[in-house]
Amino acid sequence: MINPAFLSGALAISGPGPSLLAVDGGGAVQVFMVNTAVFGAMVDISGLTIQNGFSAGQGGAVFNSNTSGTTTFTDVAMRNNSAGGFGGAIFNSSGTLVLKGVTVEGNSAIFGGGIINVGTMSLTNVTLSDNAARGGGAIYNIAAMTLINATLSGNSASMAGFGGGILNGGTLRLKNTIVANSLSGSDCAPVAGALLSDGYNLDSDGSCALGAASDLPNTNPLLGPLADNGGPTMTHALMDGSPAIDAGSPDCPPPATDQRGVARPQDGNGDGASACDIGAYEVTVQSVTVPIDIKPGSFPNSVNPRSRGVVPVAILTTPDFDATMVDSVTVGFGPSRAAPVHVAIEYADGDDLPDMVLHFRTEQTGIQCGDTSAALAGKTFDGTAFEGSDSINTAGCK
Ligand SMILES: [Ca+2]
Ligand SMILES: [Ca+2]
Ligand SMILES: [Ca+2]
Ligand SMILES: [Ca+2]
Repeated sequence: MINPAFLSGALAISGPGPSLLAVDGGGAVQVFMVNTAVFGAMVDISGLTIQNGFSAGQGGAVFNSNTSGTTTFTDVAMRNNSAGGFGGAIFNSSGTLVLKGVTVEGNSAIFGGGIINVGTMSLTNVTLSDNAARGGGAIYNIAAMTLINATLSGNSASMAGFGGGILNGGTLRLKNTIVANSLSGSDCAPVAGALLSDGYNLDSDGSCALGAASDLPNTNPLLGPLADNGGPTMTHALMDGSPAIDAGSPDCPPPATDQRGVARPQDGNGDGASACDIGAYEVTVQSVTVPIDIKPGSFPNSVNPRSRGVVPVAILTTPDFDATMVDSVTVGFGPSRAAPVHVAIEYADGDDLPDMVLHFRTEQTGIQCGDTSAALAGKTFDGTAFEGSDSINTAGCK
């Protein structure tokens, strides 16, 4: 490529996928320049990699000046781009720039190693990793920017306190976002303007001034390395026990998927309740389905939701699942995930395999009049998540 692609009107470029098509600047040219003042111009670019772009000025991969329109990148990787000025990958000069399912990796500039924004930007399910600058290793925001379910990790700023992850001089809103593991320069540098938490964010060094009760400041997110974890772009997985698992906002979805396309929300911590994870990656847990018998040995399983008594539930051992290995403190039953008040190993179904019978206070189960089934979920001592459900017939409801 010897000249940048010069995009000056409404346009859509749809590639076959970032692993199949790379637009390469050869370390010599800026790759995409969007320069239009057409009212409402929509520029949509998807399914490709933009790499090795270079600008002696701003925006090694992308220079966006879409004055009154919207430029959107979807399922795109931007890596190893650099700028002699600002914005190693992206310089958003004006207009609205939207990133969805984008990984910005290994870019560098003087300021804004990954991105500099002086317009309006919104990032959802985006990963920024291993970008470097003097300040704002991943992001330098001067205007208006929103991050939702983004993961920033391993970025660096060579100037102390200038934001290895984020240098903010504008209005920057964070939600369900991880800013962590900055190699130098701190995770955030709220030098001016407003760095605003909309809750459910995590930083690893406490520098992002996260003030919402749902935020997790100064917390290690237990991220895996940037890797192909499925989906079109590389991501940082959440390792076992990550505090980001199921710690996202209750109004998620949206987004309906993670960066890979995996459906949100999932019950990543195996407590029986699904919730979105913080960051761009949603942990999936393969839950084993096991047979349970509500009121063992009797049918129909009549439950009076107003009862002050207990309801027994058997988890049945099968050739594939040993119910005696269930860690009963992890078990929850019914919509409210009641904890058991009594646990015993018994032979509940007439075979010679021992089963686990747990008793739950009916009023704690959350079972409502008219419910026709109730579910139980938990984990075994070796960490296998399981769930089971049985029919019920509510009584005493008139
Ligand atoms: Ca989850
Ligand atoms: Ca959960
Ligand atoms: Ca029964
Ligand atoms: Ca049995």
